[in-house]
Amino acid sequence: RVATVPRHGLEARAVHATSNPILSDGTDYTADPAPLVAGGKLYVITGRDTAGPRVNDFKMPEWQMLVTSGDPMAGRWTHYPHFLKPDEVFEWAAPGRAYAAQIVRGPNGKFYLYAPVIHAAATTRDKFAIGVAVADAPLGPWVDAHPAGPVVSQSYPIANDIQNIDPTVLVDDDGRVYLYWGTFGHLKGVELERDMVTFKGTPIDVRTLNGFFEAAWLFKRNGTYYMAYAANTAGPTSECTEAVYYACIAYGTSPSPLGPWTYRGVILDPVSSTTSHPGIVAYEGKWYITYHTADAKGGGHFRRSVAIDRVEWDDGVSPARIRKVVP
Ligand code: FUB
Repeated sequence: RVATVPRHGLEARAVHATSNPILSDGTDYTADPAPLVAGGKLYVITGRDTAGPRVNDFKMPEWQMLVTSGDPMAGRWTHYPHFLKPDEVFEWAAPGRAYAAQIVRGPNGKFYLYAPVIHAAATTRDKFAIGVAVADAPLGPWVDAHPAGPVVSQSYPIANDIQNIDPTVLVDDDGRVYLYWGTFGHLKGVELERDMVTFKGTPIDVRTLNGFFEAAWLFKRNGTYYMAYAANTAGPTSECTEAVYYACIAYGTSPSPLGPWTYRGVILDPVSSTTSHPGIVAYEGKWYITYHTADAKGGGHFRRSVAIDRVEWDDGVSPARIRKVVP
């Protein structure tokens, strides 16, 4: 860290990372990165892991933000350590459990945050719900886009007590909007109205992405839809079968945003944390993957830190394949 400067009303620090993870000194642990390109900058929203060294649980009270411009691999980031807390933006949310969130730009030019948080009034086993907040800029200020309550909640149960998490959203070139979410092997997808919150139809279940566990990341390249995800035993072959406890990152493709999805392989072998969580984005003509590991000083399965690497493509086949990432 080289400086502390208040900007946009948020505490900000300049960071120069010389290798992965981006924040490596063990002061702030970052997890579940979701990249966004806006205004010539690369934004990466992350959670904050605060579990003690012997705590086997996610203790995640708030989201953080990392921002860079120019070459992301040059390692010069602005870090906003206290970006947002669940109960700051959603009146119905309980504090804590700021799980994997994503910000996208809506068809109206505003920014929308999809955030899995605890619904304070939930009476079901799964207390997670996905709220949507809106802002004029990626750094906020954020307000609840649907004050009546979460957009995904216990009314969309999947299987057990942690399900309504890990949202991923794509605003397509034609302005249509698609939301996927889920964990523990269950992935649901639905189109949203252009208001970014209302379901258009009934959610579908995706069952063809081999080894799907959680952490879906939906994006589009040259007319093909891609879904990257954390997989436990991905692949019809022996790929990633060692990853029973440690997830790898696999992906599938589809000719349309709601499938059918075809499994395409593993792109990132298991990392040093049991969980793995991808975010893939094009920025200034190059593709990048963000993910987390336990590689920071004092890191662990519940003290994770965000890393970034280049993504390369094999355009010699159709649809184009993602080459295996070498961290
Ligand atoms: O950070 C909490 C959970 O761990 C996320 O929801 C999963 O994707 C995994 O990264």
